[in-house]
Amino acid sequence: MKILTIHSDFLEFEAKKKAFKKAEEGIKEGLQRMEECLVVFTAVEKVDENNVDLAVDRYIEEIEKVLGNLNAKNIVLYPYAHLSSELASPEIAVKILKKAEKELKKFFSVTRAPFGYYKEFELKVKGHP
Ligand code: A3G
Repeated sequence: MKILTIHSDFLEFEAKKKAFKKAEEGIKEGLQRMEECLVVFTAVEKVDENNVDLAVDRYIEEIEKVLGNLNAKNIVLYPYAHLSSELASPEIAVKILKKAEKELKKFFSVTRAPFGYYKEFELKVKGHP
Protein backbone atom coordinates (compact mmCIF):
# COMPACT_ATOMS: atom_id res chain seq x y z
CA MET A 1 0.00 0.00 0.00
CA LYS A 2 1.18 3.50 -0.78
CA ILE A 3 -0.64 6.42 0.74
CA LEU A 4 -0.44 10.16 0.44
CA THR A 5 -2.22 12.11 3.15
CA ILE A 6 -3.21 15.75 2.86
CA HIS A 7 -5.01 17.82 5.46
CA SER A 8 -7.28 19.98 3.43
CA ASP A 9 -9.79 22.80 3.96
CA PHE A 10 -12.02 21.03 1.48
CA LEU A 11 -12.03 18.43 -1.27
CA GLU A 12 -14.26 18.39 -4.29
CA PHE A 13 -14.45 15.51 -6.73
CA GLU A 14 -16.71 14.08 -9.34
CA ALA A 15 -16.69 10.53 -10.69
CA LYS A 16 -16.63 11.26 -14.38
CA LYS A 17 -15.80 8.18 -16.34
CA LYS A 18 -15.53 4.48 -15.55
CA ALA A 19 -12.00 3.18 -15.82
CA PHE A 20 -13.28 -0.38 -16.35
CA LYS A 21 -16.56 -2.27 -16.56
CA LYS A 22 -16.55 -3.47 -12.97
CA ALA A 23 -16.27 0.02 -11.54
CA GLU A 24 -18.41 0.48 -8.43
CA GLU A 25 -22.10 1.04 -9.19
CA GLY A 26 -24.68 3.10 -7.35
CA ILE A 27 -22.37 5.98 -6.64
CA LYS A 28 -23.40 9.56 -5.97
CA GLU A 29 -23.72 11.64 -9.11
CA GLY A 30 -22.32 15.11 -9.49
CA LEU A 31 -19.80 17.10 -7.57
CA GLN A 32 -19.09 15.88 -4.03
CA ARG A 33 -17.62 18.20 -1.47
CA MET A 34 -16.09 17.47 1.91
CA GLU A 35 -15.03 20.13 4.36
CA GLU A 36 -12.01 20.10 6.64
CA CYS A 37 -10.74 16.64 5.91
CA LEU A 38 -7.79 14.34 5.91
CA VAL A 39 -7.61 13.04 2.34
CA VAL A 40 -5.94 9.64 2.12
CA PHE A 41 -4.94 8.96 -1.48
CA THR A 42 -4.44 5.21 -1.58
CA ALA A 43 -2.88 2.72 -3.96
CA VAL A 44 -3.36 -0.88 -2.87
CA GLU A 45 -0.40 -3.01 -3.96
CA LYS A 46 0.19 -6.60 -5.04
CA VAL A 47 1.97 -7.37 -1.78
CA ASP A 48 -1.22 -6.49 0.14
CA GLU A 49 -3.00 -9.41 -1.55
CA ASN A 50 -0.98 -11.82 0.64
CA ASN A 51 -2.67 -10.69 3.84
CA VAL A 52 -5.73 -8.51 3.46
CA ASP A 53 -6.45 -8.18 7.19
CA LEU A 54 -2.89 -7.14 7.98
CA ALA A 55 -2.98 -4.57 5.17
CA VAL A 56 -6.24 -3.14 6.57
CA ASP A 57 -4.84 -3.00 10.13
CA ARG A 58 -1.64 -1.23 9.08
CA TYR A 59 -3.58 1.17 6.86
CA ILE A 60 -5.87 2.13 9.77
CA GLU A 61 -2.91 2.43 12.14
CA GLU A 62 -1.15 4.81 9.76
CA ILE A 63 -4.27 6.94 9.31
CA GLU A 64 -4.77 7.15 13.08
CA LYS A 65 -1.13 8.15 13.51
CA VAL A 66 -1.55 11.02 11.05
CA LEU A 67 -4.84 12.04 12.65
CA GLY A 68 -3.12 12.23 16.03
CA ASN A 69 -1.18 15.26 14.83
CA LEU A 70 -4.18 17.07 13.39
CA ASN A 71 -7.68 17.96 14.34
CA ALA A 72 -9.32 16.93 11.08
CA LYS A 73 -12.96 15.95 11.61
CA ASN A 74 -13.47 13.98 8.43
CA ILE A 75 -11.54 11.31 6.58
CA VAL A 76 -11.75 10.71 2.85
CA LEU A 77 -10.42 7.40 1.54
CA TYR A 78 -9.54 8.14 -2.04
CA PRO A 79 -8.51 5.27 -4.37
CA TYR A 80 -5.56 6.60 -6.28
CA ALA A 81 -3.81 4.09 -8.50
CA HIS A 82 -1.05 6.47 -9.58
CA LEU A 83 1.02 6.04 -6.44
CA SER A 84 2.31 2.59 -7.41
CA SER A 85 3.32 0.49 -10.40
CA GLU A 86 2.71 -2.75 -8.47
CA LEU A 87 -1.05 -2.53 -8.11
CA ALA A 88 -3.27 -5.14 -6.48
CA SER A 89 -6.20 -6.44 -8.51
CA PRO A 90 -9.26 -4.17 -8.42
CA GLU A 91 -11.20 -6.89 -6.53
CA ILE A 92 -8.73 -6.98 -3.65
CA ALA A 93 -8.12 -3.23 -3.69
CA VAL A 94 -11.81 -2.38 -3.28
CA LYS A 95 -12.19 -5.06 -0.61
CA ILE A 96 -9.40 -3.51 1.48
CA LEU A 97 -10.80 0.01 1.10
CA LYS A 98 -14.32 -1.12 2.08
CA LYS A 99 -13.06 -3.01 5.15
CA ALA A 100 -11.02 -0.02 6.28
CA GLU A 101 -14.01 2.28 5.75
CA LYS A 102 -16.18 0.04 7.90
CA GLU A 103 -13.64 -0.08 10.75
CA LEU A 104 -12.82 3.63 10.68
CA LYS A 105 -16.53 4.52 10.69
CA LYS A 106 -16.79 3.14 14.22
CA PHE A 107 -14.76 6.14 15.42
CA PHE A 108 -14.65 8.79 12.69
CA SER A 109 -16.69 10.43 9.99
CA VAL A 110 -15.52 8.69 6.80
CA THR A 111 -16.25 9.10 3.11
CA ARG A 112 -14.90 6.75 0.47
CA ALA A 113 -14.52 8.13 -3.04
CA PRO A 114 -15.96 5.72 -5.64
CA PHE A 115 -13.71 2.97 -6.91
CA GLY A 116 -12.82 2.49 -10.56
CA TYR A 117 -13.36 5.93 -11.95
CA TYR A 118 -11.31 8.70 -13.33
CA LYS A 119 -12.09 11.72 -11.29
CA GLU A 120 -11.22 15.29 -11.07
CA PHE A 121 -10.56 16.95 -7.81
CA GLU A 122 -10.03 20.38 -6.58
CA LEU A 123 -7.98 20.68 -3.49
CA LYS A 124 -7.13 23.48 -1.16
CA VAL A 125 -4.55 22.49 1.37
CA LYS A 126 -4.54 23.85 4.85
CA GLY A 127 -1.20 24.52 6.47
CA HIS A 128 1.86 22.64 5.33
CA PRO A 129 1.37 19.67 3.03
C1 A3G B 1 -7.87 6.51 -9.97
N1 A3G B 1 -7.46 8.90 -9.96
O1 A3G B 1 -6.77 6.30 -9.51
N2 A3G B 1 -5.48 0.78 -5.78
C2 A3G B 1 -6.27 1.90 -5.76
N3 A3G B 1 -7.18 2.17 -6.74
C3 A3G B 1 -7.33 1.29 -7.73
C4 A3G B 1 -6.54 0.12 -7.80
C5 A3G B 1 -5.58 -0.12 -6.75
N4 A3G B 1 -4.81 -1.22 -6.72
N5 A3G B 1 -6.89 -0.58 -8.91
C6 A3G B 1 -7.86 0.13 -9.51
N6 A3G B 1 -8.75 5.57 -10.30
N7 A3G B 1 -8.14 1.26 -8.81
C7 A3G B 1 -8.38 7.90 -10.27
C8 A3G B 1 -9.24 2.18 -9.14
C9 A3G B 1 -9.05 3.65 -8.82
O2 A3G B 1 -10.34 4.20 -8.58
C10 A3G B 1 -8.47 4.18 -10.10
C11 A3G B 1 -9.17 3.36 -11.16
O3 A3G B 1 -9.46 2.11 -10.54
C12 A3G B 1 -8.32 3.13 -12.39
O4 A3G B 1 -7.17 2.47 -12.06
